[in-house]
Amino acid sequence: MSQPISTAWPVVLSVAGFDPSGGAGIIADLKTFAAHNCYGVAAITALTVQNSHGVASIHPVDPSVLRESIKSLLSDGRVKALKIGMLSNQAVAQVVGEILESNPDLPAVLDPVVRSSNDFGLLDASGLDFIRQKLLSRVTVVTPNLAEAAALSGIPVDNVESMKAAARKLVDLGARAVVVTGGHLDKPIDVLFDGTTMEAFAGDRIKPDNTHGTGCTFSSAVAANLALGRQLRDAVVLAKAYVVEAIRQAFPVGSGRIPLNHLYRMAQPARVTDHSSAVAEPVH
Ligand code: PXL
Repeated sequence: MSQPISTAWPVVLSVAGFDPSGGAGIIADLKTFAAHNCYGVAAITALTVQNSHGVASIHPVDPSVLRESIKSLLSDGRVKALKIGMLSNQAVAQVVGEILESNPDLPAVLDPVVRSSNDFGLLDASGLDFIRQKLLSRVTVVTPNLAEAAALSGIPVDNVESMKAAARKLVDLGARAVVVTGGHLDKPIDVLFDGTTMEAFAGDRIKPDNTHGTGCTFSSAVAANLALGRQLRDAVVLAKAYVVEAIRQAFPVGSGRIPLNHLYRMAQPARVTDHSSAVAEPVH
């Protein structure tokens, strides 16, 4: 008998914040995993209160609950990759550090979320220091945007040359690989540096910059591709292509910023199916 398809889906764990509007955080991550034929599980680092106009407040979880939750999921033994998003404070980041230390072979993608798109702080200063000092060196790849690359590296980052300089600095600080995402540049360019090779991937601006959750989606797509067994460079190139198409096919959900259409690959023309001649299989 053939296996049910779902057992072939690699499990990916998102450790991230909850955005109830669904554009970013854990909801975006789970949709992205599903779009890559990965089964998503999640441990919440913080609740946020927000809608399409932005974040109003954040509420970090109790670090011991987070620890218990992640350990419980990992003890199931099927998680093939980890995506780390909003951490909000040092105590929460420390739990993630412990988990990475005890699972050194698990591919892990760190999206070092610092601020929301409406400029609400999603990480405190000691959390940022902890990421720089303890987490960078423990993940497969870190995926900062321009502002996050600047915050982590201390270098102002606003063009391709400074993106490359920041990527080098983060590798000097211990990162194994860095993707600086340049979605906020006039011409979007991502820079990948793995400590040896520096590459820039250019793309066209397809919509005005009013999308929400791009960083979460990109990092989750990289994690899903790693879970599927792809090499880092392929994972990054495919993740970028996925994000571009999810932006192209985005539609407004509220009256503010527009979430990506994570599930664009599921779009099918509506049709009416006639089941009247279907024959039920006997059940034994
Ligand atoms: O896009 C950064 C981000 C990450 N995670 C959560 C968020 C946001 C932005 O609002 O809410 C939970």
